[in-house]
Amino acid sequence: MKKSLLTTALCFLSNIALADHITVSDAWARATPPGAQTGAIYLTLTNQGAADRLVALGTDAAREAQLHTHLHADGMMRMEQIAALELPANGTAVMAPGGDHVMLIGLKQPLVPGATVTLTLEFAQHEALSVSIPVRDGRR
Ligand SMILES: [Cu+2]
Repeated sequence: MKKSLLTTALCFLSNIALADHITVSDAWARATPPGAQTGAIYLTLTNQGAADRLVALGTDAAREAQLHTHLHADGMMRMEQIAALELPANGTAVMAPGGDHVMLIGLKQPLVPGATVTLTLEFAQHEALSVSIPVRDGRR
């Protein structure tokens, strides 16, 4: 009796994971010089479920974490905050240098290589994810 209950519970959990599954990979935060007020995080989101959107961010490393994109306008490249990042069904969204990224505003301390920052990602459909992200020197 006990054994069959456990099996049922495990199947139930794995069904949820298969139906609606988002994972984070290749995540890193760019190391910052002393006194820096802003930082950037890059990562890849892989969605194995229905289309979703990344709609909010939280972090322990800064006052605020914003979604940013880069725009080319009048021969200049500038950053602009975006409200959400689209995550296609069975697709990926790549946040990388020169493109979409997470902007940390009001760093509590410099981001030093070897440290980690916690980032919480909130989605329109999927449950929130909290990930631990390593700080790396961006000049590799
Ligand atoms: Cu930015």
